This record gives sequence, structure tokens and C-alpha cells, in this order.
Amino acid sequence: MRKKIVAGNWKMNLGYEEGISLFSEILNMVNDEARGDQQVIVCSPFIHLHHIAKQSANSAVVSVGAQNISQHDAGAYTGEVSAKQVKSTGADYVILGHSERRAYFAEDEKLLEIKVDQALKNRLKPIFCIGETKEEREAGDFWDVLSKQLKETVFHLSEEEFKQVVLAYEPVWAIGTGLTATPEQAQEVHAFIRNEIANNFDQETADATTILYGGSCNPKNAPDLFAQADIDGGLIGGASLKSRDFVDIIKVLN
Ligand code: 3PY
Repeated sequence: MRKKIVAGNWKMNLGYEEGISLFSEILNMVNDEARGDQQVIVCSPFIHLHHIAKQSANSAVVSVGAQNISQHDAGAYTGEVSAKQVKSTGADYVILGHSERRAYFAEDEKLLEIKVDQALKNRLKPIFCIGETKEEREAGDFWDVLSKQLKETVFHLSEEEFKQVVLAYEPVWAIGTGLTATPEQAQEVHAFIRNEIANNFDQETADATTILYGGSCNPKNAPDLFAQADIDGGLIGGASLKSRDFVDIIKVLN
């Protein structure tokens, strides 16, 4: 059985103390309410990682992740943070391929493939995002776009390596816009992704892969989205910044 996951993406929000106190609230509420076959991941800015990873060290359910890593191992790369450094904070995950990094920081498939390898080499599990723009969806060729995003970034991995990857379908037109894919639209894409995994690896690997939905997911729309056969949880933006909303979404996994 594949793991059900709700992951929060805090993006570039929250000062140090604000992040620590939000995480404490989440940790207290989640430990009461989540089951062992569920994973909750909080992906914070770098500044919070060490503290919150320590706070969650004894939790069977809550883990911590970063939102980016450098493509380089170490050295003269001012302002960058390596996968090894992130791992040393106690974090276990890293979001890669998010559309905001693709759009604002020119991250393309070639770079993302290197970042995926860096993450795995340093025992960080990638939460790897793919998704089409509004124009690509309207043009109808978005299946090819999604297929290319997978092929050029994570399909070179061995089966063992790929098992460490969590995928997230985040339609770009649903990020920060308040628009959400309908449960049927999301399910159609999730089933397509699972099929692509089966074709590249095998059915067993496809069935074991957790595929999250992301893009304006909130406590209201989560029940219908998570009820779909191939949706295994969510990658949550704005709603992960409020402990009650985030925990209400986690409860939907039950
Ligand atoms: C959103 O919900 O807007 C996200 O980008 C989640 O990663």
C-alpha cells in the first residue's frame, strides 16, 4: 500500500519565531490526529529547518523538508544551500520542480535532473512537481508536456532510487490563483502519470508511488480531491500557513 501524504509548502513566508510557533502547533495537533500510514511533511524556508527537524525528531508522522537545493556539491556559490547542508539540518525531503522555481528562477528539466540526483545522493527524498500552464492545457498538448517533464527528470533513476520520489501534480494555472482542478480533471492526470510510471518502470512501482495534488488545495476541496483513486494526498500552499486549515486537510486522509 502506498503512503498517503499531506505536505505543506510554506514558500517564502514566516519569520523565524513565527515558523517555530506554527510548527509547534502543527506538531501538537497532528500527533493526536494522524495514523501511522500517513506522513505529514512541512517544507519550510531554510531558516527554520534545523529547529523544526529537531522538534519533530520523535514523531513517527511528521517530517521536515526544504524547498530547494543547489545543483552543486559545495564551494564558491554565494547564497546557495547544498543538499548535504540541508540533510545536515535533519530534513528528509526537498521540493523540486515547483512551477515558481521553473518560472522565476529558470529551472529547466536539465537542471532539475541534476538536482534530483543531488537530493538522492544526499538521502533527501524529492517531492517532485510537474504541471502544465493554462496555455498548454488549452492547446490540448499538455499530455506531452507532462510526459516530457517526467522523462527528463526522474525516469533515468533506478527503480530503487525512484521509490524515494514523491510526485506532485500541480497545474500551473491553479497555483496562487485560487483556481483548482476539478477532482475529475486531477484524477485524469494522476491516472496518466501512474500509467507513465508503469510504462517506464513497472506496474508494481507505479502502484507504490505516492502522487500528490497541489494547487489551491484547501479544507473545502480536499475531500473530493483525496477521494479520487489515484490522488494520494496534497501539496498545500497557503492553507499550510494556518495550523487549523492544515490539520483539517490532514484529517481528510482518514
Ligand atoms: C499552491 O497550493 O499554490 C502551491 O503552490 C503548493 O505547492
